[in-house]
Amino acid sequence: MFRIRVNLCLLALLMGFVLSGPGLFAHEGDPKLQDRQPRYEGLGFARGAFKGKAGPEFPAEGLVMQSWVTLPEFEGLHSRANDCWGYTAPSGREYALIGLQRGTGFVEITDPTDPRIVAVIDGVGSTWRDVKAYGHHAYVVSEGGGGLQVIDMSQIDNNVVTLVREVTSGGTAATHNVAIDTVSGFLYRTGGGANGLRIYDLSDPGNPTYLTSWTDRYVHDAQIVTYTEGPYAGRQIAFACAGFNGGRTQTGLSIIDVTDKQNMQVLTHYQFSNPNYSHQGWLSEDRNYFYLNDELDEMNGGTETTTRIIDVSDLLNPFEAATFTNGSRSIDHNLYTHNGYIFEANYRSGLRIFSTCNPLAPNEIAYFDTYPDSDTPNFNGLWNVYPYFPSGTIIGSDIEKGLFVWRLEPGPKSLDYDLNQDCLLNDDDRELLNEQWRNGCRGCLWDLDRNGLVSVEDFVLMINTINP
Ligand SMILES: [Ca+2]
Ligand SMILES: [Ca+2]
Ligand SMILES: [Ca+2]
Ligand SMILES: [Ca+2]
Repeated sequence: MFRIRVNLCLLALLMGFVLSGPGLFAHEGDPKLQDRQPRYEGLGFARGAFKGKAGPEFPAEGLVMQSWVTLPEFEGLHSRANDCWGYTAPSGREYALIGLQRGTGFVEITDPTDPRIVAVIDGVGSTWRDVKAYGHHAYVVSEGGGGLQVIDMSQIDNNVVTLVREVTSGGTAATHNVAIDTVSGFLYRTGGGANGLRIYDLSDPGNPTYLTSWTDRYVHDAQIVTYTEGPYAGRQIAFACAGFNGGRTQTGLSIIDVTDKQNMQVLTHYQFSNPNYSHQGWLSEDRNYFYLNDELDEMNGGTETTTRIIDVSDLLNPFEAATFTNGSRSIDHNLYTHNGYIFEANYRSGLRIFSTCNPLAPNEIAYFDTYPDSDTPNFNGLWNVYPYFPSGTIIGSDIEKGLFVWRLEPGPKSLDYDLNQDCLLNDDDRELLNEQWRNGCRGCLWDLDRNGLVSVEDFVLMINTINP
């Protein structure tokens, strides 16, 4: 009953009904459900080896798998994973938070090669869950409804994680995402069963207080930040992937000044090129750009993976400055910016890392493909990535395969070999490297093939990788 161009969030809501009640709706046309595949049943990877006999070979460059925790390794019958986030305890110990079919998993990854499942906090059953952290609390929402779960992680180093409460003020309608402005201390539920931004005060972090909602449009996902400089210094600004009719009509980017919760001001509604479904995005580190993924353009239009670059240096007049692709066909999904990179969890093409050396022409410098079979625009594979651990450890959540833990290592495509520093790897750099090599090459190479030696093989690998 659904055409290809479909409101995914409405479908998620309908799914919630179907999972929790009589099967009232048919879903023959829902691409996400049509793409559903069984979970990976094997064991994962730790301490340098697969826990079972063997595991799949994942195509990769520049990203090294430290460990992998599969869905059967979590207690409870979780048929899928979804979102992830991270928490660093005051002790410095690091934890992965991962949304599962029937709850949220907490996994210590302080030693990224030796992950340890600390706890699973039960939640309403759903394919869709979202989690964020603020202070020592985790906040969890789901398309299955059930309100806002508040989870205390203050004793996580002692293996204790506690569900404090389920907040139902502001309603128990399905929620697709949860976003937190960690500077101002406000939490925003978005998407699912209701329009807009549903806003909570985190002054008492264990007991969020519902304040109000902005309901003009449906919001699928949002980033809310407090500006510290420029004309909006001190203002809290929401970047909302939003539209009417569940987000699919006039889909675009709404920018809202949410500082005064009783008088929120829309600064603009902006529609980017070829809009299909404005899904999620994240500001560049200098806040000049908003990198935005449309979730349906690849599937509907057969286009290459396309991420929009929206210039938001003037919040009243945003415009699409460029788009970029890595030439894949997969759907671009949740993305974040950090340390000069964009991290994209792109479903069937896995984790893709782009350098923002040139912010208007990001180029892929590393990848790890968690779905080796194909890169087609389907809803399988990597859902989310979290790149913000102080140690540099990167985690990702894969729908069928569970939790991945990686380390980023410079590969041949790293811009470390952009010797003339023009943000491009091309013949000019090849020439310079040749020259350095002829002159003795002290420190001009590293062990690219990781055989323990810096040798002519590494030089050849580098030269062959730099393409004009
Ligand atoms: Ca897209
Ligand atoms: Ca793939
Ligand atoms: Ca260059
Ligand atoms: Ca070598």
